[in-house]
Amino acid sequence: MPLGVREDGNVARRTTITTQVAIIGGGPAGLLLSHLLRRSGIESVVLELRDRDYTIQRVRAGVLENNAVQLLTDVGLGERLHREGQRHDGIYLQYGGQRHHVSFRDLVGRSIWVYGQQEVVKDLLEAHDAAGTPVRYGVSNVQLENLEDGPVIVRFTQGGGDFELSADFVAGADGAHGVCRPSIPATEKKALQREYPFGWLGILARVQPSTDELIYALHERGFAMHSMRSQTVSRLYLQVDPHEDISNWPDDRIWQELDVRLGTPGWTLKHGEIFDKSITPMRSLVSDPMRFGKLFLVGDSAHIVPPTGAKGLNLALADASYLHDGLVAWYRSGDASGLDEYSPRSLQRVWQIQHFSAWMTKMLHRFNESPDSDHLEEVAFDYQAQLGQLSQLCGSERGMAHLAELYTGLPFLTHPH
Ligand code: RFL
Ligand code: PHB
Repeated sequence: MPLGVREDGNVARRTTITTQVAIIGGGPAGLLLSHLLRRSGIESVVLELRDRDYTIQRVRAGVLENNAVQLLTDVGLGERLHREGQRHDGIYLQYGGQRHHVSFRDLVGRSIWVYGQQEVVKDLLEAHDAAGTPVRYGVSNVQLENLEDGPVIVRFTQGGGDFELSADFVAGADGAHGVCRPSIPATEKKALQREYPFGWLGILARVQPSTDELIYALHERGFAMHSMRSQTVSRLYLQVDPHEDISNWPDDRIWQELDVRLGTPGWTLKHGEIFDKSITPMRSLVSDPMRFGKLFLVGDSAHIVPPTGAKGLNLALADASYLHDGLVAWYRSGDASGLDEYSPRSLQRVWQIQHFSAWMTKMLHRFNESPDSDHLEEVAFDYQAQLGQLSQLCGSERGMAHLAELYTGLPFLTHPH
């Protein structure tokens, strides 16, 4: 039985657990926060809605920034990342059938790593297993109480039993559709958001990547992208209607469309068996503030970015690290300044990254592909202007350095402790 658990003997048989930090959500943000807190001697309990296999198998991000890799390495999570991850020193931008290399190394002296989010989650879980940190899977009906004054009470059910978790603080790391953001009263927050008129159809295919670095392509028929997971697995994306039915996209059609949108003279895209296929609508959201009393929102529960800038996972890891610093200062010396600064300072950084992600998204997608649109002239105008923007960017060292600086990552925030 974990430390602090007591059966209170009520007829309802509610089990009471006590911890320092309750963490809702066992995705990368919640698992990293718990890992960092454990290393600093602070106890936490992670509550996860789904089962363990689901959280490992869920296909998501693939790119880690320079600083995220540094952080994971510093906290003992870099061994497999450095062995199996691939360091990339740049990306390709493609438009008008021409491919241009953007060399991050030359422009800003930094790199990114291609290492699946699933692998980061696996590494975190392995560390949790080794340390015996409790991650509770299959938890439902999570309800937060006493957020303003604390101790926070988190009620939940698991395996048919009712539980009550009492904690000094709660970290809301339960993603875009969790319960923590909605637990902040409507009068105490604003959600600023933007939806895009498209989604990404993403595939994983058993085939050697046809490129050494990621390709982001603007084509007349829409955006396409070539990423990868390993020497034998490719990850590819196509811009599609956000309400598109995946059954309209048999494998042959996907490869045909990728051939067209990614094609350049003298280059061929290798095809292979598609073993994962999904469509994700695209949106941006920021919940302001990221704190309510003892509740701190972390990762996708606080902000969503369109994936074109490869930032969601990196932001989630950065939030976890910054919140950890604030909690350590509070537990070590009663210094609340890090916790007070958590929301305003994180939000400043979040907006910088929101801008970058929206900029990449607007530059690389077609905003109206429909041939029966009422605004065909505007659509044609916008596409030509995007080509103008891309040719200016790729012809300018300063322009490319700006992209490289943001793509490889802004510095993480730190609070001295
Ligand atoms: P997660 O990963 O969604 O984890 C939240 C966890 O909370 C659980 N949960 C609950 N638990 C308890 N009670 C509840 N009521 C709960 N409700 C939910 C969920 O089951 C889940 O386990 O959020 P987190 O930790 O903040 O991590 C964020 C990242 O997952 C996300 O930002 C990235 O995947 C976004 N993203 C990318 N980010 C990058 O940095 N680089 C990329 O290359 C990149 N590519 C992508 C992406 C996201 C994509 N999709 C599918 C949205 C590509 C795609 C296609
Ligand atoms: C991915 O590999 O899944 C990936 C890479 C870069 C992005 C988005 C997704 O911008």
